[in-house]
Amino acid sequence: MDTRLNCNQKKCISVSMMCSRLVGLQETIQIFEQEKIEYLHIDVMDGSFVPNFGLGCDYINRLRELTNIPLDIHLMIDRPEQKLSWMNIKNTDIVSVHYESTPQIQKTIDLLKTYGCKIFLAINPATPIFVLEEILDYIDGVNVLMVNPGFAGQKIIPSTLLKVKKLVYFLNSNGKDDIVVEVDGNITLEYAKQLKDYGASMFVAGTSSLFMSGIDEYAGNIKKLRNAINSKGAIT
Ligand code: S6P
Ligand code: MG
Repeated sequence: MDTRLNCNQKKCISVSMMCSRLVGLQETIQIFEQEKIEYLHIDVMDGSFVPNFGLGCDYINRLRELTNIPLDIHLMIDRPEQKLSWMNIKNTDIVSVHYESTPQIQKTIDLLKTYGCKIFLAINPATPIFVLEEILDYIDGVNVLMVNPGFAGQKIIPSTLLKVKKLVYFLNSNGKDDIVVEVDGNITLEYAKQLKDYGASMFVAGTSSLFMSGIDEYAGNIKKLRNAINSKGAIT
């Protein structure tokens, strides 16, 4: 397994930047660096694939001026294969493309490979895990949407919890336990702990955890989430 993506050995946090206030952004990023946040999660939305607009290419470039934390770019856009060149993708980044966003998913994955980044396939709550069957050899991770994509602050779709458990079983039984399982949407401390027990290893931190309170509590909130995803016992 590539050592750059060690989220299977060590559970990791990807901070949802659409949930971050712009006031005090530099100070916020410094906290993430001190707390050794592994990834910044960038929700790119086009108002077509999802009913919202989100972070874009210029935001990504400006953010890179503030930090070297690698990006976890979640593309919620139609036909991503036509737009990858717009983004300044680095080989240390993760890029998630949605199975539902193009009829050319294999071509998109092939194209992404030329950027040297890690390739995740994102799947919506109602998309079954069997769609992964023919692409397991070409991906580094699966981004499991626990909510219908488009907005922060939503409630989890309960069936997605069991879906993660089934996905981990599916990956293991295909000899693919090195494929990272990321969970995105309404990741509270309780859900994080449950999903960690089910085998998820990458957790998107949004309004349900890190951004629940003000900047003074970000470091403490990160520690609580780390405890939830690493500890075997109860959340403290
Ligand atoms: C949802 C998006 C997510 C959100 C995340 C926010 O469309 O893909 O990455 O940013 O859900 O977290 P929370 O805790 O507010 O759901
Ligand atoms: Mg996301």
